[in-house]
Amino acid sequence: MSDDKLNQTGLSRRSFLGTAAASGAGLAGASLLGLAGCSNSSEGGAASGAAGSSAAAGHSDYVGPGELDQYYAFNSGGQSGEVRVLGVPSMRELMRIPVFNMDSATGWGRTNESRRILNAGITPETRTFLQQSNMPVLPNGDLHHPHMSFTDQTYDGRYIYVNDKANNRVARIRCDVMKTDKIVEIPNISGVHGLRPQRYPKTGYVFANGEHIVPIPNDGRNMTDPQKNYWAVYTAVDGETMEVAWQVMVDGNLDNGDADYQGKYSFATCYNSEKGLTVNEASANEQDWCVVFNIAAIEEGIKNGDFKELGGVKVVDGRAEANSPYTRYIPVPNSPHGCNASPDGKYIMLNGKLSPTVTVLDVSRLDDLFAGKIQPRDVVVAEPQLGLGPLHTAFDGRGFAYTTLFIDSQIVKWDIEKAIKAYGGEKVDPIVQKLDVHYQPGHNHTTMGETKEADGKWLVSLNKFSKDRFLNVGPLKPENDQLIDISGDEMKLVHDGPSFAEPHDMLLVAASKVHPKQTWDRNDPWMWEETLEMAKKDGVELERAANVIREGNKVRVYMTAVAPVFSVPSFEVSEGDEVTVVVTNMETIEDLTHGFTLEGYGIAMEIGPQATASVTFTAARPGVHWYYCQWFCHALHMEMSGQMNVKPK
Ligand code: K7E
Ligand code: CUA
Repeated sequence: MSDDKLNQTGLSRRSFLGTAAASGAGLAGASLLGLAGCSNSSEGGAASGAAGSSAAAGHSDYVGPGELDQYYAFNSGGQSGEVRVLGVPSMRELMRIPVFNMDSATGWGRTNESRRILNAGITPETRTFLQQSNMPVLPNGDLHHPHMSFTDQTYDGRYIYVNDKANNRVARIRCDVMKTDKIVEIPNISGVHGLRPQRYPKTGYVFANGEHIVPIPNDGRNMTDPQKNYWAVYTAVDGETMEVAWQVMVDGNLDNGDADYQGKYSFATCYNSEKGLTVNEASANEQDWCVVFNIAAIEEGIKNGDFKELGGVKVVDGRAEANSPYTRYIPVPNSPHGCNASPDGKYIMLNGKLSPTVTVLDVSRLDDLFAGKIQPRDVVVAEPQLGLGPLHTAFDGRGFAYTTLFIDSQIVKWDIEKAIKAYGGEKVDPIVQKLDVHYQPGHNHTTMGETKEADGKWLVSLNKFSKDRFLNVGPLKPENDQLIDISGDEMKLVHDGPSFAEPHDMLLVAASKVHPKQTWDRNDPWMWEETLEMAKKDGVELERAANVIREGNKVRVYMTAVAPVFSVPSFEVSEGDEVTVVVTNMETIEDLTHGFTLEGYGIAMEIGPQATASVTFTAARPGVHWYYCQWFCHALHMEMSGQMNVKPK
């Protein structure tokens, strides 16, 4: 049977091979392939999983040519500084979104538009630092945690927020165009690690953990005595304006965080309550803690003026010894890491890392904790021993939790209610299954698992080491993002996915939640707004431009790109001129991207259909320099070019 025929039967090849399909066409095909006796029921047959969806129609990781995935995965790029978009279950990489990195293909970090976005939200200190270091933008980032904006406890498809641990930033990606639109640098901190948006009523705040303790202000004074002078700071960024709303000063390095489902509290784990500066100091105590933030109390405190203005931000005092209405410190075993809210809105899981346990907090007890009616440990309702090195927990919406065991190289599936019963003294074992993964998992993530719509279909384990799983590519090996089917009673490993440095966290969103545009909208020029202003001053209409405008030693070249021509086929400047090239792509159909690469000048930019992009440089090299379109767009794509002639001084 040909693949065409297979497609006509509505069976994907993979599910076909794994099934004795009940349909006539399927049976005929199966006997042709010698598989008639295969009894693993699937399409149209009785589903075997107790949950009903286990082997239900189409629950295969195979996505045939031309077929679409059911989920978007937004994968962090770690120290690559970008976000990658994958399709799940195929694990095909669909796109990369540059955020904190420089990008050769799109010109992110090089174009005027991207530099404005990268630099708009930086502090005056960083602006001075960039000038003194002769850097137009910060060239790197360390992006761990992509999270989507919420409305009413589930993803709303508007934005993705991400952290930069390397340079203290929080950025936002617009999901309709899949581009970074705002970046803010957080003052008073050293490293943004954990990052989570508010779930209810909507985002709302984006909570960002300042990780390392530092003196505040961190300007060279007070560099001694960390116990007395060093603090960590927790930040709420306004997810709409992308400005810092407020901060809370706390004790000890903050690690990961989450928000509740009620819009009242948020959480951060702390692995260094010791306030140590070395590994030994930081892991000395048997216990660290989770800091709970009372959002309404903090807003109230700010309103009543109970804050200090530091680095231009209102900062309230939430330190342990301050005994403030803003925070509570819940002791948990040594050096907790991940922090995950269960999709029923009831529990917060604190993953033990150096302890083999996960500590379960009951969110409904927090009002009493803040009211002083109960002690911090009274909020704990379970603390199951799961294995070595628990780092992060994900959920299936059916009452099970899935925790990564870094040291054991396993995912452990466990029953939350049984863990609570066991903590209460009943003789029950919450552990359901342990599955080997390859190797040393950090985060794991389930489809829609951070929302009230957790659907328990797929889990991705983001493993830090791949070792022998792929062809050897030298001393630097890929990570391994493994796809696991969790729809049945047992977890099943179905796919190995190599990835470059270094996914920490992944967001798995039902495809129906995200609605990207096919082309840019000329009436929505947020990205090229200032370029549009400049053109207006020059009397140029970007959509019909073919202009070279000179003003002293400044030259502005405006052109359109329509396959296969640039509207300005050549232009001349003098050595030393400051040249700005503005290109507008006037294609109206989807997938017709053009580019502008200027040979010998370190310049390339992407111009999507209906977009404008620009770049400014000094014409420092005399001679003939060709520019060309670097996006293959037309049979005459090679001919889509022109020349910049630079006259020597
Ligand atoms: Cu566990 Cu930065 Cu989310 Cu990595 S963090 S694993
Ligand atoms: Cu335009 Cu290639």
